[in-house]
Amino acid sequence: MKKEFVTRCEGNPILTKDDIPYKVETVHNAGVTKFDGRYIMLFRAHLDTGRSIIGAAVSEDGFNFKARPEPFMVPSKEREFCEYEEYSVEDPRITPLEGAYYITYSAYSRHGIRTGLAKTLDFESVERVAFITQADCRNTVIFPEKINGRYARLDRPHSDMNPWSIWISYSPDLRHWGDSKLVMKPAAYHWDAMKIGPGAPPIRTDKGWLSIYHGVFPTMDGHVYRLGVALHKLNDPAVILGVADRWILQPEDKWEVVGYVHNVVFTCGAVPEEDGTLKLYWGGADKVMCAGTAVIDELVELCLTDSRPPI
Ligand code: BMA
Repeated sequence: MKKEFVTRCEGNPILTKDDIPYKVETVHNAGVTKFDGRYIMLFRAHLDTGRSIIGAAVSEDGFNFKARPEPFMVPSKEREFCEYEEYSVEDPRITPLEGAYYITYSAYSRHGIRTGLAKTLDFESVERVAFITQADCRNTVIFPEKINGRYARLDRPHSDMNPWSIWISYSPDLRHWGDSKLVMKPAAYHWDAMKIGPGAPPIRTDKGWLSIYHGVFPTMDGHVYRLGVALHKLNDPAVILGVADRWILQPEDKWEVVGYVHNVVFTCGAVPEEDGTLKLYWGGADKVMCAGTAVIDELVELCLTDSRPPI
């Protein structure tokens, strides 16, 4: 068994609050994609009110990012949207789809947490599309292509009856979603025993959709957030072909162990490259952004050869 599946970038943390030209307290949980030959990062940042906004940064190489001068998204003032995101916009994920970039984000308000969908063509302007879940549901990731004529997404509703698990839904138009089904649950007395949620938008491989998700384990010293991998069937992603039994990344560097929330690695984005590697991005302890690389085939093999039941 390989020792490490993710190679951390030597420059970690790659982006911190000191790199941001406006006042923020954290830089974490960023979605990343390639646009126009460069890498665009949309990161979550806490303000000193404790609420969060979304900032943007750009990179030529995927590791050295420069923040843009202004935030990218703040809670909307528009009548249709303001009521449901008045507290915060958090944890953006970016899916390139049909020539546009769709951003799913957690919208926080007095009514709970739901998923907002926004769209951009150029990362200069952004428009809200709709809220695509009720409360309480977040960690929504959209697949980067239609599957059997429909859009598909993974998400994580909250429940008192069931440990928080990963569900799938489908849509004809990205606004209206249904045919929802639970696809993966936490495993008892396992590193992700308490709750799981989708992380990066799924990545297409020859053997299936690679999903990098987060899992949480409760300890006497607080919760530990780690990352794992699952493989979904290409033409029917409700079917999980394998879930790796072990994590691929856990808090180890000091900025992952100690921060705004201790012991957290949390991903919202990974970028597949033509050479078969991927760049993985994660927030360290809800305070800084980190990056690393992994070999896609190795993650796929891990799902298939060292698997546990998904439910
Ligand atoms: C989750 C979300 C994430 C955060 C994580 C660890 O519930 O709020 O944004 O990174 O907790 O604090």
